[in-house]
Amino acid sequence: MLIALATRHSTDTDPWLAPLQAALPDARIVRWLPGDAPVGADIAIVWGPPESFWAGETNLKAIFNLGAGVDALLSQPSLPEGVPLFRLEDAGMAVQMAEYAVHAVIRAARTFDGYAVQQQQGNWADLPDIERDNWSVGVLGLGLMGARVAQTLAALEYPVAGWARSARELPGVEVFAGTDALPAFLARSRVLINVLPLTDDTRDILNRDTLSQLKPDAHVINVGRGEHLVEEDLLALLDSGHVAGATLDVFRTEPLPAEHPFWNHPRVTVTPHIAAASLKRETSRQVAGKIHQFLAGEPVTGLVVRDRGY
Ligand code: NDP
Ligand code: OXD
Repeated sequence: MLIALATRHSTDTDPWLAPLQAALPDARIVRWLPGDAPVGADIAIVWGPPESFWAGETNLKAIFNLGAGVDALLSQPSLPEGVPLFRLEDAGMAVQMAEYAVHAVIRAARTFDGYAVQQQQGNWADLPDIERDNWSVGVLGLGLMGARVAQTLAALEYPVAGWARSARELPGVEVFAGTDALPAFLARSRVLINVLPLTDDTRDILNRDTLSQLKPDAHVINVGRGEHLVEEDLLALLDSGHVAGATLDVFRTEPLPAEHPFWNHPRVTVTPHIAAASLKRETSRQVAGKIHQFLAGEPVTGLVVRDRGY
C-alpha cells in the first residue's frame, strides 16, 4: 500500500511520519511537499495540502484528513470528486475542547481575572459569589466536540443548552434544533461557545444580529473556525458593552496579523488555534484503523458528506 502524506510545510509533515509509519507498518508512506513529483499513491493522508497536490494523484482510493474540520479541503476546486474523504473523529480532541471551554467559562464566571488584579494590589477581598443561574451557556454544534463541551459544563451545574441541525436527547443539556430554534437558543444564553463546522450555512453566524440576541454581559468563545465570526461586529458589541468578553482560538486570518485589534483588546483573549490539537499517536492509530477497515471493505465512520459540508 502506497500512502502520500501531504501538507504545505515540512514542519507540518515531519512530526507525523514516525507515528503514522508505526501505526501502519505494512504501508510505504511517502512525504509530499509543494514542488515534489506525484507519488502515485493509493491513499492520501493530508492536512491543508496545496491545490497542486491533487493534480498529480490520479490513483487515490480514499483521502484521510488529520483534523476534524474539512472546510479548507472542500473549498479546493481540485479535490477529486468521487473519492471518499474521511475526517478525524475525536481522537483525544473532544476532551481538550472541553478543557478549553471550561477554562474560559470558569475564568469569567468565577472572576479569576479580578482576583489576579487584586493579588497585584495585595488586596485580600471577596468578589461577588457565583450565581449559576446567571451563567447560562449555549453551545453551537453538538457533534463530537460540542456534545463533550456541553456535557462537561452541565456536569459543573451550569445551565447548558446546545444547538444542532437535528434534534436529539443529550442528558443534562437542553437541545434546540434547526434555524427556527436559533433565536430562542440565543435569547436564553449568556455564554456562547461556537463548535460548529464551517459550511455555507454557518459562515458568519456570529454577527451583530445573533450576538445582540444573547443575554447582556455576554461572553463569546469561538473554537470553530475564524470565518464563523464577523470580527468587526464583535468589536462593536464589545465597545457597546453588550458583550463583556471574548475568548478566541480561530481567526479569519491565521496567524492573527500583528496589527489586529484583538491582540491588545483588554477583554479579548487570543490563543493560536490550539483549543484541541490533533494528537500524533491517537490520530495515527485512528487513521490506520480507518484505512484497514476501508481496504477490507468494512464500514468506516467519519465519512464527510460533501453536499452538507461536514
Ligand atoms: P461534528 O461533525 O461531529 O459536529 C458538527 C455539529 O455541528 C453537529 O452537531 C451538527 O448538527 C452541527 N451543525 C452543522 N451544521 C449546522 C447547521 N447549519 N445548523 C445547526 N447545527 C449544525 O464535528 P466536530 O464536533 O468533530 O467538530 C466541529 C468543528 O470544530 C470542526 O469542524 C472544526 O471546525 C472545529 N475544530 C476546531 C479545533 C480547534 O482546535 N480550534 C479542533 C477540532 C475541531 P447535526 O448533529 O444535527 O448534524
Ligand atoms: C481541526 C482543527 O479541525 O485542528 O481538527 O482545527
